[in-house]
Amino acid sequence: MSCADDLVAGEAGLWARLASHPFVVAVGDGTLPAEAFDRWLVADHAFVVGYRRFVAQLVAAAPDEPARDLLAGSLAALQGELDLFRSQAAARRLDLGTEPGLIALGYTGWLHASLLEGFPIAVTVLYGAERAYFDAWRAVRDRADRRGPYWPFVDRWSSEEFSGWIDALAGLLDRVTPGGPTEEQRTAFSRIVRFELAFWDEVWTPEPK
Ligand code: MP5
Repeated sequence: MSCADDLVAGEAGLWARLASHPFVVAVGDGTLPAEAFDRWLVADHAFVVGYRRFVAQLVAAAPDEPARDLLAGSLAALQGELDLFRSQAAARRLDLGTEPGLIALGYTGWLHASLLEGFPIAVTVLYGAERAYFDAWRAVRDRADRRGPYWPFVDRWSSEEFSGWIDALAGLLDRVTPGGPTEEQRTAFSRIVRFELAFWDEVWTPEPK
């Protein structure tokens, strides 16, 4: 089993909750209230701003040129993603300077702290965050409304192109962890899935009936 699949299997119970989180399900069937989507847009924009800086530091820390090629290649895609967040926020008249929430801030801060634990841990964190999004949005792709307002986001994280990036990252993870995941990597992975679920909990406040 690859290191990546081993890490996911070790968190199987929580991992399954990503795709069935009410926020993800409601985006998929188009019933998510606009206010909840707006809260997520502000929080995730703040996350991606921090994430790009995290990836830039991972490029610098990478052990060799193929790893740097792969990681640096993702920075262009992140620019496209930030442009999408900003154009959608402008269309929805959202202030992206609004407080993103403590989970969003804590998650982003922890990404940066993981760099101090060395490249294998930081790349595990990167992989976990990307795989979480891929697995969640892929689960709703087939039933999502392609003309609805949430489609550009669902499409971005469930596309074949994104799937290729996930596989390439898994290959890098295997390469830097030939003996399989360490306990420290398992701990980092467990934090990822708990941060991801808490992130959606924070923006998902069911509307009063
Ligand atoms: C991602 C994200 C995916 N946008 N937000 C959270 C909370 N976790 C993971 O990362 P990316 O860089 O948008 O593909």
